[in-house]
Amino acid sequence: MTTTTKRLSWLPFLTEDIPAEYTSSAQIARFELNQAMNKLAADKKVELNVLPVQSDDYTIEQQGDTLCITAGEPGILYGAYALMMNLAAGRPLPEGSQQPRYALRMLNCWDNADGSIERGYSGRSLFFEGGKFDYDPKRMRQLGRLLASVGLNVMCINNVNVRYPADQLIESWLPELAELAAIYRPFGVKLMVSIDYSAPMRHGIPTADPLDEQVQAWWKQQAAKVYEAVPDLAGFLVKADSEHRPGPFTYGRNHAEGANMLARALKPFGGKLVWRCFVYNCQQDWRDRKTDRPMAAYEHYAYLDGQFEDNVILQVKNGPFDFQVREPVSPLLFAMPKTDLAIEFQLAQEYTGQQIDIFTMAPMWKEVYDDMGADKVMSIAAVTNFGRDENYTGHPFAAANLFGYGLFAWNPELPPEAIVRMWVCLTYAMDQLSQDALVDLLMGSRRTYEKYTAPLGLGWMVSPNHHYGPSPSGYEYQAWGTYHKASRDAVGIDRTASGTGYLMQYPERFQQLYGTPESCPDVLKLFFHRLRYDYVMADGRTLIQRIYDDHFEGLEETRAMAETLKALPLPEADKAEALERMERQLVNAREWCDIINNFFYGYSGVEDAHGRKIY
Ligand code: GCV
Repeated sequence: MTTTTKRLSWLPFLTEDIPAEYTSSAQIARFELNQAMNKLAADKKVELNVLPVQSDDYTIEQQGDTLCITAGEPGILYGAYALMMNLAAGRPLPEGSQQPRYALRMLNCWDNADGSIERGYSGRSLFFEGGKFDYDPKRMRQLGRLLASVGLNVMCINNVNVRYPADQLIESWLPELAELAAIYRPFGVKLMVSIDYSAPMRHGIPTADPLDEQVQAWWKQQAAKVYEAVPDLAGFLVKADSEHRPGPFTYGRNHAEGANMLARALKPFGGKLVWRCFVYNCQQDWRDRKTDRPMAAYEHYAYLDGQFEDNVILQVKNGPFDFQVREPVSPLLFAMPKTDLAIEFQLAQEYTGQQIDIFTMAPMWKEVYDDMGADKVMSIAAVTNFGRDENYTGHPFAAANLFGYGLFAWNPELPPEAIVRMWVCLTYAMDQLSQDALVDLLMGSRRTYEKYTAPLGLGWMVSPNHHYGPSPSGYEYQAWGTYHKASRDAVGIDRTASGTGYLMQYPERFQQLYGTPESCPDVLKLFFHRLRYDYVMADGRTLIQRIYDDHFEGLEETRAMAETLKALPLPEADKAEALERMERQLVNAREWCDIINNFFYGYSGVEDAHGRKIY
C-alpha cells in the first residue's frame, strides 16, 4: 500500500522525502537543513556540532553568519527543526540551552489491527489494515519528521483496548515491529505497545494473577523476546480493569501488585510500564447516589503511593471523568508524590467536535498546567488525532492540536496564543490581518464549542456511544456514572463535603476555590454544585438565563466563525475542507442550541428573558 502526501501542515518548506538509508538524527538534520536553508535564510550557514551523547537538549549559537547547533542525538534534530521553524516564522532563535519539561512526550494511537481507529476521525490506521501491519514507509518517515519537529519522543502504536490479533505485537509480529521501530529510531521516536493483561492465559496458563509464578515467568520470558527484537522499545502501555478489560482485580490483587509484576519483567531492559488510571465502575445503577464516578481514580490509586516499582508510570487523564469539554484537573495528580505520573490528554476530538467542529486545545492544556502548580509530573501523553487522511488530521486546523501538543510538552509555560500563532504562521502564508483573524478564531473555538454544548461544567449531554451531537438525557439512566440530575427545579451534583465528598480529594486551595457556588468559577459551577434554576449568578443573571444565553451565544459565535473562515485566503484544498466541515459544525451548533435550551425550558418552564424562540 502506498500513498503520497502533498502538504505537511507546519513544514511546507520541507518537500523532499527523507531517504530510507538515514539511520541517525544528525543525518536527517543535515538533509533537512540542506533543503530548507536556501528557502529560509540563504545568507546563513549552519554548522552541526554533534556530541557523542544521547540527549534531547540542544543549543543554538550565532557566530557571524553561521548558526551552530550543539547537541547529542536526538537533540541535534530538535535543534535543527527549532532553527528552521523559527526562521520560517520570523521568530528569534531560542537562546541558551533548551531542555524539555517532560522526559517522556508520548502519543497514544488507538489503532486496531483491522485498520479501524477507536475514536479516530482522520481516516483509517496509518500502521495496520486487514489484521496485519500495512503501512507506507515513506509516510512513516513523514510522520517521524512531523513528530520530531515538535519534539515528541514516544509513540504507542496500538489501541489500549487490545483485541486479537493486536496481541501478536509482542509475540509473532516482533520482526515487523522491529522494522517499524527502525524507521522511527533516527527521528528520536521510540515505539511502545499496548498489551493485553490476560495474554498468558492464551498460552496454557490458567490464570493472569500477577502473584502467580507461572504468570510472572511468562511475562519475563516474553519481555526478553521483545527486547531482543526491539532493544529500545519504550515499554508497555496497559489498560487494566477498565471498561471490561482484564486486570488484577479478578484475582483480588490491587493495581500496584498488577503493575509491578509487569514492571519487573521490563526492568532489566530499561522498559517503562505505563499503567492507565482510567478505572471506574462502568456498571453503575443510576439510582445509586453514593457512587460518584469522578472519585474512582483517586480511590483506586492514591493509597498505593510509594508502592510502585521505579519503572512504573501511572497515566492519569487530565480530568476525573473522560476528556469532556471542561473538567477540573484530576485530584489524583496531587495525591501521589512518591510515584511517577503522566498526565493524559486527548487530541482526538471524541467529545469535542470530532474534527468536524473546530476546537483548539492549547488554552485548555495551559489552564490544566496552571492548576497543577509546582507539580512533579514528569511525563505527558495524548491520544492522537491522526490517521490515513492525506493531511493526517482530517480537519486541516486539527493539525494545530498535534503541533501544539508537541510544543506544550516541550515547554508548557509557552502562552497558548504563541503556540497557535506559530502554527498559523508556519502553515499559511497570509497577510497579518488574516493571520490575526485565524489565530482569534482558533483561540476562541474551545469556548464557543463549550457554550453551545455543555452548560457550566455539566458535560455528558452528547449522544451515547458515538459522542457527536446532543442528547441531554442520553447518558442519564445508563450504567456509566455520568449524570447531571436535571429536575424541574435544579440541575448539577453537589460534590462538596455535604454532597458526594469528591471535593475533599483535592488540596486545600481547590477546596476553597470550588467549595461554595459563589467562589466556584462559573464554568465549573454545575460540576461541583447542585443549583436551582433561579440561582442568581455573580453578573445578576439567573442560572437558567445563563444556560439559554450561553447556547445562543455559542451559535452566534459559530456563525461569525463561518464568516471569518469564508474570507480567509487559505490554500484552496484547505479552504474547501474547512468550509465543508464548517457547514456541519453550523448544523451541530444549531442542534445543540435548540435541544439543550428546549430540554431546560421543558424542565423549568422559564421563558427566555429576551423572548428568543426556544424550539
Ligand atoms: C480506548 C473512553 C472512550 C473509549 C476509550 C476509553 C479509554 O471511554 O470512549 O473509546 O477506549 O475512553 O480511555 O480507555
